[in-house]
Amino acid sequence: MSDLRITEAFLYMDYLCFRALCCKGPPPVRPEYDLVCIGLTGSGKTSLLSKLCSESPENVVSTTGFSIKAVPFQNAVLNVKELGGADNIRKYWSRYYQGSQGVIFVLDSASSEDDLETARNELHSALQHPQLCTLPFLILANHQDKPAARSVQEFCYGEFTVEKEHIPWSAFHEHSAFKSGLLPQ
Ligand SMILES: Nc1nc2c(ncn2[C@@H]2O[C@H](COP(=O)(O)OP(=O)(O)OP(=O)(O)O)[C@@H](O)[C@H]2O)c(=O)[nH]1
Ligand SMILES: [Mg+2]
Repeated sequence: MSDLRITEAFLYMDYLCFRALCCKGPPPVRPEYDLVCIGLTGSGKTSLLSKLCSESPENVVSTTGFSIKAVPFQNAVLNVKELGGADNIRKYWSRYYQGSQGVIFVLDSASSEDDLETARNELHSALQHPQLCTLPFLILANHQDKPAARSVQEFCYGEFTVEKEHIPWSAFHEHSAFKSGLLPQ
């Protein structure tokens, strides 16, 4: 066994002792996956992840740089890295793609035509990026509670058509992440 492996084993034993001392018992064994979450500023990435982590989505502030949340599910933990979507941050997105195993792209379904065009270009850049092009994509059409929201059909069959038949991708609809059954109220 290499020195690195031995060090890792000791660190893990320390961690188990720490949990036992804190009366937390052994940690649940759940696979972890690293995801990257992108989308224009205001599309609702932080709000979505806060809800998924059972945190209040009230008073969310725009993400400067990136933030990482461990989103727990029954059978897995998703380590989601949200990249801020402001104009001056988007050019650095690709620096943070390495190691991702899946992509969440969040859209503001009620945004202006110009913003939608920008979002479409960013989505297609991500779909073509060498570090993302083979990964599963989730495209979330958020802000569906707004009257001006476009339907998911417009995204799927209109100008947003994703020409990547070899990768799985999904679009959620019905309501926003807040209102749909996707996330608890
Ligand atoms: N009406 C409505 N408002 C939403 C929805 N999702 C998010 N918001 C609001 O939109 C605003 C921006 O949400 P954020 O979660 O900060 O957006 P973001 O994509 O993380 O933005 P950046 O971090 O700047 O990239 C907040 O005021 C949210 O409360 C939604 O589905 N419907
Ligand atoms: Mg954010």
